[in-house]
Amino acid sequence: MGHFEELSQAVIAGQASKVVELTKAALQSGVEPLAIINDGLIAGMNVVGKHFKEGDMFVPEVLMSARAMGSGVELIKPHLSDGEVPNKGTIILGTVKGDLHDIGKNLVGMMLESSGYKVIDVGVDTAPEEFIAAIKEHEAQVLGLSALLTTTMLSMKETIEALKADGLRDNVKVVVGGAPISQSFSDEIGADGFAPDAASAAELVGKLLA
Ligand code: B12
Repeated sequence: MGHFEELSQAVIAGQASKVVELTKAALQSGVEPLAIINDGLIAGMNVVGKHFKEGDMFVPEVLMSARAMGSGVELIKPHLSDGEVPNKGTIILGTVKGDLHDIGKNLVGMMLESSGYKVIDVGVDTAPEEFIAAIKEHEAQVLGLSALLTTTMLSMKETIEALKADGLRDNVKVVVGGAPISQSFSDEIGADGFAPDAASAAELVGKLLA
């Protein structure tokens, strides 16, 4: 088994200590930190998502996998962020109202941070007025919204409407993402962009702020 496959398996099995051990070994042998995240940790979490959907895995196991993935991510974090990178812009990032999923959002935040943006993470279950308060407080240029449920997708639209009502819409670029989100949904609700994963989220923000 290669580095990545073994790491994916450890995430799927929810074995945090094994994930830590394998992540350390991969870093020591010079494997690209981003590749460890994408091809090892996230790849494993994707399989977990599939198993959960098919009823082959249950919530406690999914949470153990998420925790195992997180312990690997924590180790890699210092290898990604370059402290010398100047602040390229401030981003408010959060999961919308009614939605508690934050694994994907956290990955997006980490990628943005390591690409040189200042990320203010407002957490999960965030109401439109909380996003607005954070944008004002931090004078943010970008708002990133995450949703994993078809029922909470609509809260993205409500947040954009609230920005308009507050006169803030033209001051910020709004980017959206999460498993049920698509480019066409993004267009429909009047967002500025959609990205399917953390790496393309950082690319998208770069394009929007250029
Ligand atoms: C883990 C998980 C949970 C965990 C969440 C733990 C946590 N701290 O996040 C727990 C167990 C708590 C949970 C609860 C529930 N869940 Co859940 N969950 C999942 C699961 C298995 C994985 C999600 C995940 O983390 N994926 C891994 C990450 C890396 O991927 P991601 O989130 O898609 O993020 C990537 C991209 O989407 C993108 N991205 C994400 N956010 C953003 C934001 C921006 C701005 C951008 C640009 C990009 C971007 O980049 C990320 C990195 O690549 C999915 C299944 C799935 N296949 O998605 C179900 C799933 C989302 N859950 C589902 C359901 C139904 C629920 C519950 C209602 C279950 C219940 N009956 O209690 C509750 C709802 C709780 C709530 N109010 O939010 C359904 C949703 C169905 C639907 N159509 O709405 C899914 C699809 C499973 C299913 N098929 O049934 N869940």
